[in-house]
Amino acid sequence: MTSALDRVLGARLPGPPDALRRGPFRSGAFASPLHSERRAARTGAFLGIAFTVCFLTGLTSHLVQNPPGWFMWPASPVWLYRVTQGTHVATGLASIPLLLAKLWTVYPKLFEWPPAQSLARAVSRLSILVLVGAATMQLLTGLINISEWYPFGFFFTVAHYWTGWIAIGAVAVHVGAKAPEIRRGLARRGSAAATVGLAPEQAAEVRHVDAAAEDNPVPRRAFVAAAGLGIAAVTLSTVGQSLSPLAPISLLAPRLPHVGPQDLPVRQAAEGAGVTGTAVDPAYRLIVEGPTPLELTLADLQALPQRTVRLPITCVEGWSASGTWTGVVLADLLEQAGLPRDMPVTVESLQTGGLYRISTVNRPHVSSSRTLLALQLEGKPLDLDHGYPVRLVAPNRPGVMQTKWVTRVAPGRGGIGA
Ligand SMILES: Nc1nc2c(c(=O)[nH]1)N[C@H]1C(S)=C(S)[C@@H](COP(=O)(O)O)O[C@H]1N2
Ligand SMILES: [Mo]
Repeated sequence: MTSALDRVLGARLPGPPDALRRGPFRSGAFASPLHSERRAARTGAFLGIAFTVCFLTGLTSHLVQNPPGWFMWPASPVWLYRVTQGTHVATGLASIPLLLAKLWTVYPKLFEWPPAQSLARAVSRLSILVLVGAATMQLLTGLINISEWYPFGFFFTVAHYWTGWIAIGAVAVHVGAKAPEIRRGLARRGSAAATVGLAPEQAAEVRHVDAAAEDNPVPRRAFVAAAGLGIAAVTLSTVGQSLSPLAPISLLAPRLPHVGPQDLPVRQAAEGAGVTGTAVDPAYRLIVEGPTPLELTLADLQALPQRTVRLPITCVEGWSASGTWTGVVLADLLEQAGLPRDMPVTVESLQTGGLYRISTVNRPHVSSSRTLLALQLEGKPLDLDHGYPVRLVAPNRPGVMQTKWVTRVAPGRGGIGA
């Protein structure tokens, strides 16, 4: 069956019509030694590493925000999510120039004739179509997302998540299908492994190209320098959004760590959330449901024992920044309301709409003495845009789950993190 198909696809296919033997289809159209198995495999290895790290850190972020029963995300170290999400966005951004470099090494293959010489080749070429499509989609939607432009509403997280699986699956198929080429491409130049599995005349050709490349390393160095510069430029102009020492050179970062009210960026302002009236209303109360329900004014909250902690806000969009927060330990309030100190609760905002008005605080976080209903930032009452009068701040937690303008705490699960 396979061999019959292979014959149809390969041997029986006539050569390209003369009309097609022009431009990129003429033989020898791509003379650069950089369109080589070696360059493709080496660039691919870097891209494969970047994709895998990006996928795993993205999966982590998804699990933290949609935790299945078996998944436990710790409350410490407090900086862990900051590192995983910063790495997710940084590897995703670095993958853009890397993917372009990789496509450049292999694009002459698009003009190969016949288009597929075997069933395995046909499947492999189709998988590349899926791979390039999914990778492009991930890098573009990710880029649009960190620029805080959501032309497709809530669809983003779902699409980005599922396309991530398609992309990593296509990477696995691609690596499997290309295993011999990859092994040869990564083998040391001139080594026996560099010609393994090749027909004698192909092996001779590889040795010839290897020798030529040794004679003239200039194109390879130019390629590596160009790709490296592209990656460095993208990384250095954005990574300061989570690595504050590099903030001054982060020309392309949408947010910078110390820019905003109280030296902290704002993701969703009070105006946009529609809380400018309710947040400053003297009728404001914090309700804590439980066997002994609490109904507290801001003055009541200020009169309770306070704790000060230094914790970052880490937006899923890639920026992060530390703040010094002062407020009431959440577990203390639960205890006062007659609830266990490790009871999972929902924290609800004054905001009436939007996706982030409710979040769940699960066990490791609810019982952490660093999880606060914060009243102050840097020793001053919270800015309205940072969640005045009360916001949730918990260690090692995505920004979307650090609910602002909190008005109700209740046992149970709901919203983000449920
Ligand atoms: N009620 C409410 N809380 C919210 C949000 C929101 O839209 N509504 N945005 C969240 C997001 S995405 C982030 S990153 C943090 C940012 O906090 P900051 O604006 O004080 O820096 O707030 C979170 N809390
Ligand atoms: Mo965010």
